[in-house]
Amino acid sequence: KQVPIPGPKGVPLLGNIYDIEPDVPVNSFELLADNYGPIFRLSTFGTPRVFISSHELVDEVCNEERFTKKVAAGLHEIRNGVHDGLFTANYPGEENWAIAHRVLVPAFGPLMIRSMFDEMYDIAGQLVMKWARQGPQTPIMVTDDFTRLTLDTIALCAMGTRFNSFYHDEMHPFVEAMVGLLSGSGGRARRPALVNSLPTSDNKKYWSDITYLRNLAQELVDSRKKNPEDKKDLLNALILGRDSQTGQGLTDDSIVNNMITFLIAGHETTSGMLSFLFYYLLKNPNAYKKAQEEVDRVIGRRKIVVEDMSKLPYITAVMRETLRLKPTAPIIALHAHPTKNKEDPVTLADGKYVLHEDEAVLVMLSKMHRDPKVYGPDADEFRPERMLDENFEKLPKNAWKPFGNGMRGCIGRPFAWQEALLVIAILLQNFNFQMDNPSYDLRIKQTLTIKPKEFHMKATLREGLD
Ligand code: MNH
Repeated sequence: KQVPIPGPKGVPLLGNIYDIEPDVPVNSFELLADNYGPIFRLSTFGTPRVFISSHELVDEVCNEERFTKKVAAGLHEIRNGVHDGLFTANYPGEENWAIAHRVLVPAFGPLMIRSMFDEMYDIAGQLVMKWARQGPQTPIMVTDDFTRLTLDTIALCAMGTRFNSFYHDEMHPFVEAMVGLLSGSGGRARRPALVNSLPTSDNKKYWSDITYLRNLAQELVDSRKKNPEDKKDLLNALILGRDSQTGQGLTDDSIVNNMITFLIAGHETTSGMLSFLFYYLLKNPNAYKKAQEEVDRVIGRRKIVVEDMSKLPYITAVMRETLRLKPTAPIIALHAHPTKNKEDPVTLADGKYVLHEDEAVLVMLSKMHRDPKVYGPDADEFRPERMLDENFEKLPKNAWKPFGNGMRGCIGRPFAWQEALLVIAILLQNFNFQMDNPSYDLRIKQTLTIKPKEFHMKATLREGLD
């Protein structure tokens, strides 16, 4: 009953590199899934990888007794900047992951997130002011402004510092250096190791960006340690948090790793989600109307408060539906658990598919989220109603995974959720939106995450607001 894993043939040595569109690899993977089905294999430079996209197969690899996160390719290169921080740690093996996880889980608990509401509101207010002052004729670079928002929010909450991105055309130097680390890591993953060790100007810039990031992060830690503030923010959690098992705090190296990690993991994903969400609302006037009516009914014209966040079920469903169709971290990588999984060889679907030794299994979330067996014949359509609590709770397990899996799932989810809810509510409360170009069709820009490419809209202040 064993069946070979299908896939395109490829060329000697290079393998399948010509089957992968370099700008937007995830588009190629989706097309390949259409052609080869819910499991296929690609090899590049001698490294095979298996891609899966049916709910059934994904459900199988979500079993943490058998499979666990694999840190490879671009993610592995990011370790040059943030070592064994939460996102890039190999666990089991790197004990710092478990310590930092135990120290930081409470920092992302509901009470702590609530206490960050005012700082989130501060930055959201800056976005409202900017769009109000630009006026209704100015096209809004949606993803750029949402990136300013998410960066400034996470920087204020995790580093206690203001990037003031809404007051500059250029991004803060920290952001430039972070983009250098991220795009440099992506590039390095596609080149042979030898090229990466040459003293080229690219490589020098990569390492100087890393030095800059780490020095600035360390300065902010030192300054908070010298001038303690009685605040419930992520910076204090990093500095003051103690491991419930060992009583130890985080080392300075671990504090810096995780501070930069929060900035990396915590801005593009949320900004991409907000961008896709407004795209879908503008393409679906009925959903737009329901979302805005919910804000008007529940909040009206008064100031939004943290208690409102749990009273917006339709907008919550819109967020879930956006992340279903466009999970902004579109792929997660797993491999057989190095100590728990004793199968040899490791197989999927009851022995049907045989994996190579330590082969990466890439879960294509965007495709799995459209499995017609779970989501029905209209799986490709944007229909927030299917994500209202009563329906959402009935989904089979592991059918909606935009925040990843299990222990290695997103620690920042409640942070992102509150931030996004607030921003959507405050924007719908204050503006009416239109597409800048009504015939715009969605195109994707892919880095570590996906975002809409060249999506612009216009914002008109609503009547009767001061
Ligand atoms: Mn987040 C891990 C998606 C917002 C910090 N995040 C993950 C993973 C996904 C993910 C998927 C698992 C990655 C993997 O398996 O390799 N994260 C999101 C999405 C949003 C998001 C879709 C917003 C929407 N994440 C945030 C925010 C923060 C954050 C905001 C920080 C404030 N995420 C993390 C960290 C991890 C992570 C840290 C790694 C957790 C771990 O492995 O222990």
